[in-house]
Amino acid sequence: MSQVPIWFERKFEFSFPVDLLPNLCARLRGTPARLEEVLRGRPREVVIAKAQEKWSAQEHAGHLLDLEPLWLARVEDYAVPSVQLTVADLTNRKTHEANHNDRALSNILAEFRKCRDSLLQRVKEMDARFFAQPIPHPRLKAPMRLADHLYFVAEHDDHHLARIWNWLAALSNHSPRKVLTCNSHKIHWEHLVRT
Ligand code: NI
Repeated sequence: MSQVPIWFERKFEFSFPVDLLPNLCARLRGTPARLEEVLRGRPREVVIAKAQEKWSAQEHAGHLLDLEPLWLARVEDYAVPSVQLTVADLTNRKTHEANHNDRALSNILAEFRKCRDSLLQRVKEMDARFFAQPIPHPRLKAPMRLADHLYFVAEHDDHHLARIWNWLAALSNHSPRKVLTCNSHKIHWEHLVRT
């Protein structure tokens, strides 16, 4: 399976058609369901399995939850309006320190669904004139309209969903012997034998 591109190396063209906003909101509203579909019903050992320092599937889900306050803060930036969008922590410290693997997956999924509902509710309440007003993104330096910000969030959702799919596929495709010898996917097979 092909590699998921590195997020920080992604180039964006911010030209999202504002009249396609309802479609974009439908995509954002669907992320909790897609996340639940890929993770629910899998053995806990699989969901929390890590390859070296890489995140487990559950940690990717926790990361999506961790970023919801940032996405909401950036939506609020349009209402102020701010001179620059709220800065992200590029080290993802919140996710690295959250110990998402120690949590119940159902709590992470429920919280993510709740936060995403709140985000979309806030967008629904926004005055239409905010959707076309650009504010510079702190890392990309590019001016982004609210529509572009929401497109960016949807792309970030898909990035982590793709990472989860690829990792879970790698786990299920590897025989125990291969798992133990494959450097890029080194995990402890004894935690996976019940899958
Ligand atoms: Ni991310």
